[in-house]
Amino acid sequence: MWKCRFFANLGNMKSFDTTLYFITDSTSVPPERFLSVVESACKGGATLIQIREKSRTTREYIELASATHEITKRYNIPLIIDDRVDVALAVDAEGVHVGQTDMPVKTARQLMGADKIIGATAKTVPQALEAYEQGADYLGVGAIYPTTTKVITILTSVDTLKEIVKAVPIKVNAIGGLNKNNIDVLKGSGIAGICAVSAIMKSADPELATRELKQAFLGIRG
Ligand code: TZP
Ligand code: MG
Repeated sequence: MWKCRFFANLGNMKSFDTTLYFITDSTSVPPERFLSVVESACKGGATLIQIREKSRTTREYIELASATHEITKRYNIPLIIDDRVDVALAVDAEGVHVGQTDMPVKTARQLMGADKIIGATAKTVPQALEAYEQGADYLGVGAIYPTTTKVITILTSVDTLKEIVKAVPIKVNAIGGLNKNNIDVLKGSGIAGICAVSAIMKSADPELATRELKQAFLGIRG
């Protein structure tokens, strides 16, 4: 059968919006504040939410993801689980995000099924092409700026980000140290959206922070 790699995954295209992709970090707030920050981000206009937990037990991850999902469902915002397909399946989340050392996209797709959203981290064009060909629906690319959220991260240049956008027909989001005052460098890059952790998570007013960050990005995306 005729097959072109640039269109191999288009049959699975689904509708979701990565414009303002809020990624949580429960370590940066007191436990009693976590869910209220999630709800504030929903109110402020987050279009996609990821729960990202690096040192929870599986039981704790499922409990927190389930409580988070109760909120995101009320606002009709898809919830993505970082790293863990089992947790995503356990809470019937809308998707999973896998990095370069996590389960391969192909395996995640087999386990999650065609209808779930699968995101992947890519720092180079070859990584982006591989993730796309294996069935990723979107890519997170970065870190654009140094970040205090992720312990080990390599910076990705805006030029590489632009090359990745050109190389794959799926949504590409920039990530890493982004805030409303430093995203001008992304102008004209062709990205679908931005991901942010601390700009929202550590804000005293996460609803306003979400709204302002989204506005700033819409201003440069045009
Ligand atoms: N991947 C690359 S940078 C990053 C991840 C998960 C963390 C981004 O966090 P912040 O606080 O928005 O810099
Ligand atoms: Mg990961």
